[in-house]
Amino acid sequence: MDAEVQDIERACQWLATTEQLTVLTGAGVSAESGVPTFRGKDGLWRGFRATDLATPEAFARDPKQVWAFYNWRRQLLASLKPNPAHEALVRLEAKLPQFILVTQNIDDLHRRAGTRKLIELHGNIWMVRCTGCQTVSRNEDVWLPELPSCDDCGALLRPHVVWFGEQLQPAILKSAVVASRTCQTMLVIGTSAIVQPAASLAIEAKAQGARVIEVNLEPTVHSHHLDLVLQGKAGVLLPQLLEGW
Ligand code: BJW
Ligand code: ZN
Repeated sequence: MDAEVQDIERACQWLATTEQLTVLTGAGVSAESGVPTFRGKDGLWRGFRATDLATPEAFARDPKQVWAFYNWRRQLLASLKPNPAHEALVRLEAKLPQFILVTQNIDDLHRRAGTRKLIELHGNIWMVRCTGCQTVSRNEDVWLPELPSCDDCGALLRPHVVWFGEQLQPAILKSAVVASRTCQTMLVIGTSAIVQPAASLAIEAKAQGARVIEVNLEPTVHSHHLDLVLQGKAGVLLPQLLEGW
């Protein structure tokens, strides 16, 4: 079912009177660029669930396999582009006095589209971290060696991303919580809202009196608690939210 015209109009009115907007995005915002989501039928790689590979246990057991998964994603992402949803969010940032985009995605597509105020909760696929000396660096090689090593100390590198059971960087999480607690409106786009602590940011915003609008192809665990649910594709709905104000 597609979002109703009056719901789009209501969302536009809210945005037009918003001083501070916080946006929370998940894998669905990149789906129309061709990036697979995590859950549902897309979340498979060589028969493995993506979420089973995004764990420290998987990396400890078989780092070659986990690096092959991330190398495949690097190669895929290098060939993909931001879509109309990413682009609409860039225009929204330009229109509003205060704007912060909090993403769970590691795909770099918001930055490539031109979003400036960006918080990456789960890291970035183009960053690597040494498991020995912990040095973090940017590495945009499309295909890293099957077991890449640190130039400084020779230890194994890992993707600088947050896996299940790992802590988010405290300063990054704190800035996302502040952005959620201080906004008047929050847009929650393309996330199944299952993974914590990202999912609770929408609840933080709601608890502080923000109007929370969800944009998703399907209902989520959040949908019943939120102020407005726009069902449909982010790449279609988000450009509509910019029209007429
Ligand atoms: C469209 C669309 C279109 C499609 N238009 N929409 C409290 C209770 C229970 C468990 C926990 C808890 N607190 C913490 C945990 C443990 C765990 C957790 O949340 N588990 C849940 C599964 C229950 N959380 C953690 O471990 C986090 N760490 C932490 O909290 O540390 C402290 C702690 C540790 C241990 C115990 C307790 C506390 C870390 C989470 C890290 C998540 N990492 C990943 C991988 C990142 C690296 C990588 O990408 O490789 O992050 S997993 C994966 O899920 C990835 C995503 O960012 C994340 C969220 O997924 P997302 O974005 O929602 O994607 P999907 O696929 O689920 O949904 C896509 C949506 O788009 C769908 O709804 C579609 O309908 C929609 N869609 N096309 C609009 N065109
Ligand atoms: Zn090192």
